Amino acid sequence: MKYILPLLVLLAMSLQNCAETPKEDSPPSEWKPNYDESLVPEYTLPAVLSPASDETVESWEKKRRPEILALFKEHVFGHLPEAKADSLWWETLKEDKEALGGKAIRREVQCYFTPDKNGPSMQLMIYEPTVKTGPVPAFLALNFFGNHSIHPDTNITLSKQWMMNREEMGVVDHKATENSRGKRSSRWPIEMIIDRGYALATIYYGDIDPDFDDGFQNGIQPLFYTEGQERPTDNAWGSIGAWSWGLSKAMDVLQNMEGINGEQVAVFGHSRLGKTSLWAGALDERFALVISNNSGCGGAALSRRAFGETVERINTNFPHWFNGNFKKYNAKEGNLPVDQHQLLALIAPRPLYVASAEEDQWADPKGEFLSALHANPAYHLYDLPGLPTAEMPKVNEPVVGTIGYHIRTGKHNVTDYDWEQYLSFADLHFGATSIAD
Ligand code: GTR
Repeated sequence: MKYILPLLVLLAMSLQNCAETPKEDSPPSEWKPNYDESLVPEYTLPAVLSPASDETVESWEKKRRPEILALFKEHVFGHLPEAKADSLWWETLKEDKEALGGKAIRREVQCYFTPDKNGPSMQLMIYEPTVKTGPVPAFLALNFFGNHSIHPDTNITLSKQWMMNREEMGVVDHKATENSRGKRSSRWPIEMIIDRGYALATIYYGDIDPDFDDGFQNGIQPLFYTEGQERPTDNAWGSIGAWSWGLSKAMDVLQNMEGINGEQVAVFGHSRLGKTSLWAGALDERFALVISNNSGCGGAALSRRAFGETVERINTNFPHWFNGNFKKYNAKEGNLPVDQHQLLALIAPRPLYVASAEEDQWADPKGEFLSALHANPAYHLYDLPGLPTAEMPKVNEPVVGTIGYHIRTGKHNVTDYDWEQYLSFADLHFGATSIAD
């Protein structure tokens, strides 16, 4: 008996090792993903607006929106704990005024969640343009392999946290090595972001909750357990909830930072972290703009289409991401009281960008597009265009309204092309701030 728990942990960790790449070939099972449009089940989506009434902005904000938010908490991502144990404070550990050859100021800010330094904490790294006329807008994003993976600068502190094993990423025995510096820089065009007049703030997601299923013994969840409690209840938060909570804490910090315009912070995330940025954006209305990059199942894609990754598959491979209740909908998507277009509707009236990739069928690009489209009623309430097309655009032809959407050529990834669209979208909604022209 005493070996069962460690074995389960090992099994979860080994599953995790091959995470971050689509799971199509993983665990032996009869199950095969559906990639055939003609086999998508017939479905009816739950309504965004109150079914029986003439929705107004007021009734949406006071009644319908909170109703939908509560359903996502109860059935999908889990409720967040009450504010107990929430004593956020922070200190700047490093500041480099000559980052990127003098173009940027880089800071490492340690954010503590307990009054002393022994509890969990996260390291927020911020790049801010050196030349600016006032506080600048910012992108806030979690990263997969540590802050040091986003740029080769050896002054960036190497993360000491548990990390998913990935040899080509320089992670050995679940620890980052010197080799992992800058290994993810292709996904983070920092110079381009700085040249366009934006700051970039990022956190290693494992600082908040390491991404493996250990029954929620590490990460921030235990901080909130009541006496004798050993794991979250079935309707309480999983890892995505915890990561989103961390983004909100980072927002508390950014709002107190002189060089940053706290009214113009965009939250961005890729894949599981795209699911997270959407949930963070829904929960915390201080995020002025929300970006989902290839977020797929449990993110922007409609669950009822069951195309590519399904609710059952995601709950089986990653039982710790969503809450316990979400598992009731394994292979029963039609019973879900919500679908993901309603998650996107919770972002309204704030600008939202959803991006897909042509070769990322696992994430169901069409389902991501349809979800954005069906979020429109919430935007229309505010007389905003939402997504201004009902037809899925061709590859590399972005459509931009209050909701933006593109499907680009290529794989499940974050590319310069994606960032160029996000920067232009932010320019459009925040007012251009470029210092490079
Ligand atoms: C996959 C998972 C996707 C996506 C991806 C990632 O294995 O099936 O839902 O989140 O991981 O986060 O890279």
